[in-house]
Amino acid sequence: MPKQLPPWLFYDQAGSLLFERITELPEYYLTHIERELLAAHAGEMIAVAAGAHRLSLIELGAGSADKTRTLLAAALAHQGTVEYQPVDVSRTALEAACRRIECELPMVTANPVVADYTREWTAEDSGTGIGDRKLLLWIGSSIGNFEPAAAIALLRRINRTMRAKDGLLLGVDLTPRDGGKRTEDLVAAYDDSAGVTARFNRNILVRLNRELGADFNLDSFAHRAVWNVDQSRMEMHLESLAAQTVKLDALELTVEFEAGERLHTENSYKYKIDQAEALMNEAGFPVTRRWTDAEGWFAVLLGLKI
Ligand code: AVI
Repeated sequence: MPKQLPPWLFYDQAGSLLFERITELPEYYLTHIERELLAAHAGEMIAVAAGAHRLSLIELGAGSADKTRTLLAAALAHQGTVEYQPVDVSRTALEAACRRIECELPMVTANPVVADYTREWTAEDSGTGIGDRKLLLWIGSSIGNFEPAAAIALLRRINRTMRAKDGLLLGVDLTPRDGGKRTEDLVAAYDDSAGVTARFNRNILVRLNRELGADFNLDSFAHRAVWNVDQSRMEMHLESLAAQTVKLDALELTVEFEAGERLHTENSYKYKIDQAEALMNEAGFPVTRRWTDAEGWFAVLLGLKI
């Protein structure tokens, strides 16, 4: 059985900061292109989602909510004030994001919720007023870190707690294709030249050492980023550079690694645009509009609940 760890382990305080640094790397095109798409089309995204109504925004896994400010500014231009509910497991990230938003956009009322949206949270908890429409934001290609069936199940569960014409705005990283994004571009995004993603990946071991009294030797695990064409996903692994034994005291566990054995830490699924649309349809948010960059590297899709 291949060894694996769940990717939520990445996001302790150090890991969240490393992820923020990843989003600034030249190779990590996902954030740059999505930001450009939002900057160019936020007004249209908000107008289509709102129709003649007031819109409140809910964001899954908001983190620093950096790109969201473009959408919030567009919503303010549309209706003067806006309620915004960022949902995230990290209280510190949410507090910092809300302070910044309320400072820069004082007509936004932020109601942060510290919760794991993959488990207990539903859109009913958002407290939006009667007559308002909700727009659920799941941007940043976060969907890529879920198995496709799990992503559909999660969206269906949330969809059931929303009303007709409430929307989902989804940011999706697209598969490589001839004449566009190459496999090399994808691999570089997950194995950058400055080594930030390698530190992000190894930070999972730092965390296990600290929190579970493990004795992983960081220098004996190498970062590996691999494109799995059959599964249409980028994979991150930590490869043991030697045969070694690791102890995790808090679990009273001893784990043997062979030289070259890999510990699988993350999947990032990439979709063709029509696969992403089919997924949204299945989740109950038929797509009404889509925005992509000219070369088709990344897409933002808007679906409205029927
Ligand atoms: C958060 N998530 C969408 C990122 C991704 O691209 O899968 C996490 C990440 N892993 C390595 N680099 C960034």
